[in-house]
Amino acid sequence: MTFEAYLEARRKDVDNALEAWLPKPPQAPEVITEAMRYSLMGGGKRLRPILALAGAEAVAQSMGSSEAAARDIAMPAACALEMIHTYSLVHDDLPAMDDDELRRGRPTAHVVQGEGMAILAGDGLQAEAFALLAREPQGHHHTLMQRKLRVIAMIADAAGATGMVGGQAIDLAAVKPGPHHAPAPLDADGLQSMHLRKTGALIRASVAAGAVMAGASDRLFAAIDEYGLEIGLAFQIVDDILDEEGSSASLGKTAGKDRAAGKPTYPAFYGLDRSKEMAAACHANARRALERTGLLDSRLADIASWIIERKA
Ligand code: GRG
Repeated sequence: MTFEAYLEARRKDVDNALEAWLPKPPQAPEVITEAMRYSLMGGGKRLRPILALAGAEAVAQSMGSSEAAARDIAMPAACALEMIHTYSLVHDDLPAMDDDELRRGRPTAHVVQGEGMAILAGDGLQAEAFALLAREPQGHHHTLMQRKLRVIAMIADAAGATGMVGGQAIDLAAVKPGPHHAPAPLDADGLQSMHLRKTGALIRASVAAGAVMAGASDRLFAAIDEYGLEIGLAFQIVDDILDEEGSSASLGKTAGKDRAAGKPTYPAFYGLDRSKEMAAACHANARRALERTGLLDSRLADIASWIIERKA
């Protein structure tokens, strides 16, 4: 199967599972289920769920077990990660945050549903993600329960104040004055910390969650987690580069906004050429981590290249 066909197949699997696991009336009011669906089912690359599934497949490949079974056991985590990612986009686009009107090539949630409903849709997606992680896959075997608990903690850390919310807070404080403070400009370490938390943490947790659900050994987990750390940072550096070089039509969101808003980005700090070198260095580190565990021929290697070669 070509990599493009693989991505297409996994996207279809993820979309079907998301559709099945989204709350529906009469359990939840239609007004909120439709608001959640608008953002969740409105496109997107599905990078995080695909990483979770590929992380699980890589473990199965290395243990000589069924890749399809590994994907099944990782699918709830994959979908929960997409729900959390989508919630973060909905909240990030709000007027109080990035104030954007275009996302995934469509009007943002608050433009269509109003600010209040968009906030609730994000809240609903986040809560649903953790409900899903706790509920699925069903079963009471202690190994399954241990893996699920480990993944819940891992994803909560990645989504919360130590991860994405913390990174977003650094970002917000760097560009917007608060009631009691002026904007707090970042140095190079601050920029890296912001990127690792804001975007990197959830990407890292995606591949790690898939590996845990599939039963990775400590050695395998360490290599896959290192890969996740490197591609998480690479993803955000590439995103910063695309914000400068891409067009709104090809990105599906407003291009050039970061620079216009005086945001701390890799190109603003290091220039475009150096930023590209830094992304390439992360890619090389990620490949070395895979090589250590004989996973250079896994889909994780293709995904790392996809992230680096992403074009506007
Ligand atoms: C609001 C708590 C809170 C957090 C928001 C990740 C984030 C923190 C905001 C997103 C802002 C942004 C556009 C960051 C750039 C990197 C990024 C996460 C891009 C969107 O991810 P993709 O490219 O999007 O995977 P799709 O639409 O393909 O899923």
